[in-house]
Amino acid sequence: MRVFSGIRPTGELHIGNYLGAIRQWIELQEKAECVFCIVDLHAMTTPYKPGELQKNIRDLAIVYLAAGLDPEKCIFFVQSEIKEHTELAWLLGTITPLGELKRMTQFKEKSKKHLEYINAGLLNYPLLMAADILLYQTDAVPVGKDQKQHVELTKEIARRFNNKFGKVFKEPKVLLPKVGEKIMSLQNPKKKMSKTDGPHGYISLFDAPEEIKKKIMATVTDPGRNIRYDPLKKPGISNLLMIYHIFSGEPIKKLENDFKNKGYAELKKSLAKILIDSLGLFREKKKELDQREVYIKEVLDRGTKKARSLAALTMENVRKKMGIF
Ligand code: ATP
Ligand code: LTN
Repeated sequence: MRVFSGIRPTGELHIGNYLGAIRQWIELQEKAECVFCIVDLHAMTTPYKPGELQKNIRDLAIVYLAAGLDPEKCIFFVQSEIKEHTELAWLLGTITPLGELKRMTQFKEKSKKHLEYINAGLLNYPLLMAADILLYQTDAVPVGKDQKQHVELTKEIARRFNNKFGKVFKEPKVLLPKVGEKIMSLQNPKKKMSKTDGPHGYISLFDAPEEIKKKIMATVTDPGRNIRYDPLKKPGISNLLMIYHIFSGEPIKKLENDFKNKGYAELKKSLAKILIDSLGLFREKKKELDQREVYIKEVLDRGTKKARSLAALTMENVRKKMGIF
């Protein structure tokens, strides 16, 4: 089985990215052929600083390694290093109706959020994502729930291409985690936790213990004092219980029981402690990796070589089928 996924180098990674995506990747690297990409071209579709992009790429490579991805077991590379991604994205655009791109939730949300920066790249974002996935003959794409729609569109594009020009692509399926597919913002539990919404809404994988404590204690919760898992009526507390459950391994029912006659502050204090302990290892590994610039470059270079030969094979086939050889 071939697995492909990617993350945009747009800043600090948070526990939502970890629980929704990376945690699945760590399990999958043991049993599948995994390709994990740093999707820098996607990062350019929302406002960014050119001078910071290379640092964000390097930091994301460090996250991949610190989180436990093993370059001996999977391929890591940077999207813009392999020209086939943009070439295939263009070609897929020629068979994709405009309406399908316009109806994507992410396009609608990001255009609302960045009114000054509604660029064609943001609309075409799913074509580049489809190219990423289809170039590697991917079977499964492990992502958080917000990306499900894009993977389903990719499948539709693959099917359309295969019907029109002859079979080239595998039709990929989406892999969502059993729990944690959508972790909510600490400041607004009705919105997903997001990198680009300001640091108070998320816990970064590398936050220092005092920051974790401060952010968890300041979490927006719900009226009342009952600690009960009910995402509709109590979205704030339910989000904290879910995070607590995944990091501690304790069933939610047991947590509800343990905190029955205690207030929100008790739950928050205890959760902060669990997070500080669980994320300690990330912080330590990051410190070590920060000193290993040459090693990180080597890992990415090795990954690029392997990925490039896979991408070239698919691309040759696509060009032939589309009549541009
Ligand atoms: P941005 O705020 O810049 O849009 P993001 O925080 O949504 O970024 P992405 O780079 O878009 O992060 O996502 C990387 C991966 O993490 C994707 O697989 C995505 O589905 C997953 N993910 C992102 N946010 C969450 C979340 N709150 N809960 C679960 N999974 C998430
Ligand atoms: N759109 C994704 C990042 C991404 C991706 C991919 C994920 C780009 N290309 C290919 C899986 C497969 C996001 O998380 N925002």
